[in-house]
This record gives sequence, structure tokens and C-alpha cells, in this order.
Amino acid sequence: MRSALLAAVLGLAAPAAAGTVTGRVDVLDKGGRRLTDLSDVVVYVDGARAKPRPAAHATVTMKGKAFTPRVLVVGMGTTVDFPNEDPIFHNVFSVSGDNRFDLDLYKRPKSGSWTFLHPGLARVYCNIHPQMSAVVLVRDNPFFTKAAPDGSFSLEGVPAGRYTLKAWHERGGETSAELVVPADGRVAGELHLDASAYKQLPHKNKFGKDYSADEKY
Ligand SMILES: [Cu+2]
Repeated sequence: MRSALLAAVLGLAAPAAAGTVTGRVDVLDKGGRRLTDLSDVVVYVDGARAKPRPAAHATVTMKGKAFTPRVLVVGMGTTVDFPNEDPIFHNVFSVSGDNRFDLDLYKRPKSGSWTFLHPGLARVYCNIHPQMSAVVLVRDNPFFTKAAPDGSFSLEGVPAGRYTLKAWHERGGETSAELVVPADGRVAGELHLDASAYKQLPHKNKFGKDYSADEKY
């Protein structure tokens, strides 16, 4: 009885128990091959009650009619800068739910920015060039990362508890696994994504219309 009470008191005084989630993801690609570069796979813990770290700025550069990086994961409240390094106009926009925005036309050396306030997946396009696409995955807790090229990942300081571990890839979609984080130490997770049946579909411009066939800029 006395020891149970003591443990309870110590438990209150101790810092919040947290563990490290490590693991590996892989993506099955067309023809039964495995994707060899997994650095655009996002891995995150869903359901953790912790606020994302105070937001810094993140950058997605437009150069050579492409967004770099193509895939970005940020905590909600993060401002993403979209500098245009091309001598031609681009028009960054998204029509993804609460994260909808439109930065209008600008070219080098101008930049625009948007603060992502809502968790979710924002698909980002250019209203002039349909081939330009990026994804900003906005999370409501700080436990997210992009995988290393070999598919390994590590998420530190996750409070002890039960969650869902998720992985997302542009062509492989989303997959999830149950996750039980111990009070200290490590837990390992493995996630498998399947991009073998992926089909790229054309997207609409910011007006909800098809892009015109001839590129004017
Ligand atoms: Cu463009």
C-alpha cells in the first residue's frame, strides 16, 4: 500500500514519460519493384495531444517549372514561402478544403507565402502550368517526419500512450498501424505502401476548369 502510494507520488513528480518510435517504410511500385528512394514518404503519429512546435518558416521553391521540395510536412501554424526563381510568372494555389489559398501571379525575384492553419493535406498547384504540383501535409502535433532515402525513420519524445502510426506517399496513398508507445525506450513500426496501381489523373485549375491545351507563358 505504502509503496503504491510512493510510486504514484513519484509518478507525478517525474517528467512526462515519452518514448521513441523508430521503424521503416517501403513502397511497392509498378512491376513488383520496391521504390529505392523513400525520402518523399511522410510518417506521423496521429492522435497525440501535443501542440506542434512554434512555427518557423518553411520554403517551397519554384524553379524550372517545378516545386522543390515536392512534398512538405509542417506543423499547423507554419508559414510556407513560395519564392519564384523562374523569370516567368507562376500562380501558386490550393483548393484543398480549409487550406485553400491563391497567391496570384508573380515572377523572379518575388516570393509569396501562406500560413497553413488547418491539419490536412493541401495539394498545391500552379494555375498556369498543370505539370507543377506539390503537397503540403499539415499536422496537429509535432510528431512527424519524412523518411530517410532508405525508408528508416525516428520520432522522438512521443508521450506514452496508444496512437495510430501513419505513412503517406503521393502515389502510394496512406497506410496505418496501431502504435503503443512505452513510458520510455523504443518501439519499432513497419509500414508498407502500395503504389503499383497508381494512376495520375489531371487536376483542375483554380477556377475548377480544365487547363487550356496551349501553354502561354
Ligand atoms: Cu507555373
